[in-house]
Amino acid sequence: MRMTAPPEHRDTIFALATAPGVSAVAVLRVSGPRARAAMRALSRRDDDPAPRVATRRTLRAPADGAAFDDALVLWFPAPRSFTGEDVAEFHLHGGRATCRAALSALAAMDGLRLARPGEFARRAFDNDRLDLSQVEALADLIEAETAGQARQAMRQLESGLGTRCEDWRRRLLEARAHAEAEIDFPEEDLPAGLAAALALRLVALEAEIAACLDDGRRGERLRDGFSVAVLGPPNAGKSSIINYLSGAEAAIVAAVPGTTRDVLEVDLDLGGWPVTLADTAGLRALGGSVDPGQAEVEREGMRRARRRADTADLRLVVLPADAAAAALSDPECAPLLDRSAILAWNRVDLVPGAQLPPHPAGGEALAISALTGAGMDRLAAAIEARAAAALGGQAREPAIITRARHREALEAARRGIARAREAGAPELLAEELRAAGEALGRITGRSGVEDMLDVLFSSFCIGK
Ligand SMILES: Nc1nc2c(ncn2[C@@H]2O[C@H](COP(=O)(O)OP(=O)(O)OP(=O)(O)O)[C@@H](O)[C@H]2O)c(=O)[nH]1
Ligand SMILES: [Mg+2]
Repeated sequence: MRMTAPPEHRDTIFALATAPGVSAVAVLRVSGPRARAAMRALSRRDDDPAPRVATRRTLRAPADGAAFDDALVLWFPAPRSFTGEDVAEFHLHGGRATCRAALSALAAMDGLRLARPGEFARRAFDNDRLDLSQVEALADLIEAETAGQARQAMRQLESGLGTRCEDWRRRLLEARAHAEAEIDFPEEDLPAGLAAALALRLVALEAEIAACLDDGRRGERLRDGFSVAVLGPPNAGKSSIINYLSGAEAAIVAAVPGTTRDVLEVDLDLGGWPVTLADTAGLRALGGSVDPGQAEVEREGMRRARRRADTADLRLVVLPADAAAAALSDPECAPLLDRSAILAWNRVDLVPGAQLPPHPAGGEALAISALTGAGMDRLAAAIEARAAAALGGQAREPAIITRARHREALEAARRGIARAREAGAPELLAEELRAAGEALGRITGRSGVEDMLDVLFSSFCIGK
């Protein structure tokens, strides 16, 4: 059950939909039962623009009738609006004085107040214009930094996940009705083969959900980005490579070994895939000649580097081409080179024409120079190919799970259905199906999520 007030008791809310600050155009939205009155008061007219057609209007301060903007007004009568309520949208000139004049005129009107963060989306959800997975998709779309992320958010907004979940939930309800018929009626009164039909339905449902879960976590990874740990001995040129690839002086580069201490992350867009490169501290055995205080900091840096190596989607191991043999036998770095790691021989400009050893585990190896740029295109392409394989995969169907929350709920539903199939008594079976349906409802926000709604909606606002 929703805890929100019924629509007729609701305040009318307003807020700028565009980021604060000076802009050519600023969009101001008003939603609620008094949106029409507000629109008429601001334009000092008692006719409404045609619904959903941009209409030019002079806006005037209701107090003294002074014109403050020549604006476009859009009128979306309920229920065909973003929130499902009456919505008026003003496309103002985005100067500070203009926005302030419009906002203070609205604030002075009865029954109107400034919207809280996420309140428009909350109303869209309450009025069934969006399910929870679509609200999340909208937040993802606004935050998307790469084309791939935006496409995924669009798919979810178009309700890839929500529609599937509602379909599964409906079928679970039907299955439950079957199970309950078995509880309520003696066996001889029921059509023959009912139990067998129910079992078949459950097998199909469980298989569909399992197939959706078996997506290599591509959706979540695309949302979070593909993580690459850049590892290697001090002075190999790790920071230089990151700066080169990001086209920025993000990391400090110096001839002093042990320059990078903490893990520094740089986000890149490689061919539309979001990639996070993590620069790490060079790995080396610390001899007695290193100052004890320095050694302590460096040791912590190396501990963090190794932790990152364990959690990254890809290891890029950078070794100096001008000391190739020594680097390959270095006990600190050599173990990082498993078959999946990319080996980059850097500083090839120092050893022109040298024959470099292959990847010790038979993986991919490249010769590069972060100084001259030689081979850097191939390195970027190699990382992009790995990201594309991990995030896009060979699958024909895009992943529809984009958050751990979705995965947990789907796992719970799948487990519930599996248990239902094992259940002997129809009462038990019905109970498992009820719980599985509830788990699916958590994804669309149609059951058991009251506690998380406030958190979600308050984190969701423009220009936060
Ligand atoms: N000749 C040459 N020098 C390079 C190349 N790449 C980096 N360097 C130089 O090598 C030195 C170390 O580079 P960094 O990028 O700081 O190396 P790092 O691996 O990040 O080192 P730490 O942070 O100390 O672990 C700097 O003086 C760079 O200018 C290269 O391809 N060729
Ligand atoms: Mg460095």
